[in-house]
Amino acid sequence: MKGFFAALASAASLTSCSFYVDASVILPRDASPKVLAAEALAAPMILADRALPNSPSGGYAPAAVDCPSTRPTIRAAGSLSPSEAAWLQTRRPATVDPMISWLTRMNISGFDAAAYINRVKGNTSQLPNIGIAASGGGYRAMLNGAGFLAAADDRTRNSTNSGQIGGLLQATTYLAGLSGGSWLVGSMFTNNFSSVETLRDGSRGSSIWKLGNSIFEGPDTQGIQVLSTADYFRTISDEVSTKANAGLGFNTSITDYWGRALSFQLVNASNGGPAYTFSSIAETDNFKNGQTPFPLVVADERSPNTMIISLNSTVYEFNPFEFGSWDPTTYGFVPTQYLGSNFSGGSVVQGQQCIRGFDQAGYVMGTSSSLFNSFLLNINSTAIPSFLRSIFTDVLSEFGEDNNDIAQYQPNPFFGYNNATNRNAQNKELTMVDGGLDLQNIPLYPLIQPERGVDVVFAIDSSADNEDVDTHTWPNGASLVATYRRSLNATIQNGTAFPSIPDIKTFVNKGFNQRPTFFGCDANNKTDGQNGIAPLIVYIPNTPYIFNSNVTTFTPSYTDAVRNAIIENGYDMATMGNGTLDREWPTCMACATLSRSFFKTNTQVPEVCNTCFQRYCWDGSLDTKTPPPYYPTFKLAEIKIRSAASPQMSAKISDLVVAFIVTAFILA
Ligand SMILES: *[C@@H]1O[C@H](CO)[C@@H](O)[C@H](O)[C@H]1NC(C)=O
Ligand SMILES: *[C@@H]1O[C@H](CO)[C@@H](O)[C@H](O)[C@H]1NC(C)=O
Ligand SMILES: *[C@@H]1O[C@H](CO)[C@@H](O)[C@H](O)[C@H]1NC(C)=O
Ligand SMILES: *[C@@H]1O[C@H](CO)[C@@H](O)[C@H](O)[C@H]1NC(C)=O
Ligand SMILES: *[C@@H]1O[C@H](CO)[C@@H](O)[C@H](O)[C@H]1NC(C)=O
Ligand SMILES: *[C@@H]1O[C@H](CO)[C@@H](O)[C@H](O)[C@H]1NC(C)=O
Ligand SMILES: *[C@@H]1O[C@H](CO)[C@@H](O)[C@H](O)[C@H]1NC(C)=O
Ligand SMILES: *[C@@H]1O[C@H](CO)[C@@H](O)[C@H](O)[C@H]1NC(C)=O
Ligand SMILES: *[C@@H]1O[C@H](CO)[C@@H](O)[C@H](O)[C@H]1NC(C)=O
Ligand SMILES: *[C@@H]1O[C@H](CO)[C@@H](O)[C@H](O)[C@H]1NC(C)=O
Ligand SMILES: *[C@@H]1O[C@H](CO)[C@@H](O)[C@H](O)[C@H]1NC(C)=O
Ligand SMILES: CC(=O)N[C@H]1CO[C@H](CO)[C@@H](O)[C@@H]1O
Repeated sequence: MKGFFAALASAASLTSCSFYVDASVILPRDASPKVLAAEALAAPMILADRALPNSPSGGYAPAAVDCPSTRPTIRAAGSLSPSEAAWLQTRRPATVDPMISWLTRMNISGFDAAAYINRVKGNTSQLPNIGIAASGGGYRAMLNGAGFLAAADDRTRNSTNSGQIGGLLQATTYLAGLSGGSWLVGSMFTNNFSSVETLRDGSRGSSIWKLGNSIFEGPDTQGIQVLSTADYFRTISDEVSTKANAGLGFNTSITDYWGRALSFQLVNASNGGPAYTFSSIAETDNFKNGQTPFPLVVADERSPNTMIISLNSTVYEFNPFEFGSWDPTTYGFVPTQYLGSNFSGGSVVQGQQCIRGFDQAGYVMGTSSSLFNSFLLNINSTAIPSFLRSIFTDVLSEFGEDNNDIAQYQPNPFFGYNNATNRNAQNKELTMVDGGLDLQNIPLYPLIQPERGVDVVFAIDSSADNEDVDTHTWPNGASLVATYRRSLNATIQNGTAFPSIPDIKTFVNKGFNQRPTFFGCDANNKTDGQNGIAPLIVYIPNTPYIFNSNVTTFTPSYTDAVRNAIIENGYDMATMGNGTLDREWPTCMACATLSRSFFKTNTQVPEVCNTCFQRYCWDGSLDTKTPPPYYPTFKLAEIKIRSAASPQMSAKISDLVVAFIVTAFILA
């Protein structure tokens, strides 16, 4: 990987020179007073590190450690892990008070929320079990999802005012993120479950959520760059090489660099916290005490010798305890903290040490967002100059044969495990890719597993869908349709519970892509093979309330004003403009949350909830004509922001930037 640094550094300067007029963003490193001041500000940040940099190497590299006395094994996916089950015994009761407070504020008239919840709280299948899913879509998804989480978080200023929904997050059991959504979830949890407001506002000397410089330049604090772009890439390159040179046989892949670069913006620690592991979340106090939801990150498996990620590809989840898949193919989970250990046939090979530190937090976020695969497949339709394209064409065949290129999980923990069904059982490497490449861009997968018994999922869709009906970087429901289709394949769905979803044209014609819609309101309306009751899906699409938050997935940098506008638009999406568009919307969210519980306890549905269900539930009717082009107008007064980047220009820059990073990888 020697050439990587050189290529990236030249790619970066090329990008800067050609497209960024402001040369100050690539200040060379020198001992100027400005740089020294910035370093002084950055220093206290190291002391204030909050999550757990517990990699045994103290840095990015995994390290060999003695295995625990009970050697780690792969667990069959037939049930929840004992660790998750034990954690739920703390978390579920901890959601009771916030849920009572939230439901009461949501003002369901004629319904005594406190009395109801107190009555059902002793039975976990009757106590509402809430999930939130934040879709992929790059920074657009991270920021739009952040707007929703800000609105749902009772720590956000004014979020518990009338018309607002603050406190939902505190009542939630599971919080899932995919790709850009995993940046949001991962960033919150590696930073002591900080609120969106705190992350957005940052702190002196910190590069957290500072998106003004793209990850191809490196961070900037207080208006000056602490590391020059060259030093930034050298830092990343040096860290990644510690993994390759650890003497433990790890290969590194482009996702190692990608994850390291993203971490400078997502993990509030020096150099993006190279020693922070995803499994360390399980050791933080607020998680252990049940004060946070359970974080989940979704990625897909790429089968050996293939490039295509299809609906029947195996889907994986990362959680603080385990990594694995519920699918009938792999159907197993490995302890997240022992990823990187040499498993064979479900246990660590006798006589060998265990590995810790492989589950580096940025690497996990990078894996979920590793969409290089799709770039390679779509290379011919991008704006990449032909000289670069010919390089790609030359190496494409190599990519087809060589499986070491994307996010490499090696050794494959599922080697020799479930040989009959596991598509990677005979492979020493497990290749993971962006969780959205199977089109299931909303991470519903972990939330529709019957073992988890989730009652309601708030599905935040920030997709840029152009399948079937082009909706100009706004969602069109394709992600829900994909998950629905998967649920119809009796083999692959393996008992998961998911409600009926209409086709994309109906979705757009009925405006389900422009306002919240509930799917699966009738718990009795089951699909074949469904095991248990499907959750009610509260679908909340990215929509322009005050700002055109449909920036392209690869827009690489954002001014603070644009970043904040997308978050605020997401806040208004979550609350329908704090109730401006529908005064009863917060009540309707509460009704959706209670719906399955009412069903299970045979409780009469309050009148206002019936009104809500009439207004927001899909009634099963279809409208499959081709819809007109979708150019939504603002639902509230637009806020004007100076110098918002032209989306078209960004798209071109992004194609080039990603092209450069891939080139760099190829040269390495
Ligand atoms: C993490 O946040 C909690 C509040 O939620 C706070 O009490 C605690 O001190 C924080 N931990 C660290 C290490 O900052
Ligand atoms: C609660 O709902 C009732 C009836 O639906 C309404 O009259 C009242 O204004 C609402 N209260 C608040 C604080 O929104
Ligand atoms: C909170 O509400 C108060 C009173 O309505 C308002 O003055 C203040 O600007 C709001 N703060 C935020 C952060 O929205
Ligand atoms: C269902 O999934 C299985 C397993 O991946 C696959 O072999 C089969 O072709 C799929 N069936 C349909 C109808 O897509
Ligand atoms: C996935 O399903 C398709 C049919 O929908 C089938 O052609 C293909 O072989 C399946 N792939 C795998 C890996 O099962
Ligand atoms: C891209 O175009 C070239 C030349 O037209 C062709 O040889 C190549 O197979 C195409 N690549 C893909 C992935 O479609
Ligand atoms: C599964 O495959 C591995 C690797 O080829 C082999 O060593 C092992 O014996 C197989 N296990 C079973 C139960 O067939
Ligand atoms: C809703 O409230 C939030 C937080 O107080 C605020 O930022 C936002 O601008 C409000 N939206 C509207 C439409 O009033
Ligand atoms: C808990 O609730 C479920 C669903 O309503 C019910 O089937 C079960 O019997 C209840 N358990 C107890 C101990 O009451
Ligand atoms: C009920 O289920 C049937 C069959 O799965 C489906 O066609 C119909 O659209 C569903 N209705 C609703 C309202 O979800
Ligand atoms: C964003 O939406 C607006 C309004 O619908 C549209 O004019 C614009 O082209 C869209 N931008 C992108 C990048 O698709
Ligand atoms: C409910 C269901 O069909 N579960 C199956 C999921 O896949 C595993 C492994 O193939 C089966 O053992 C389960 O019965």
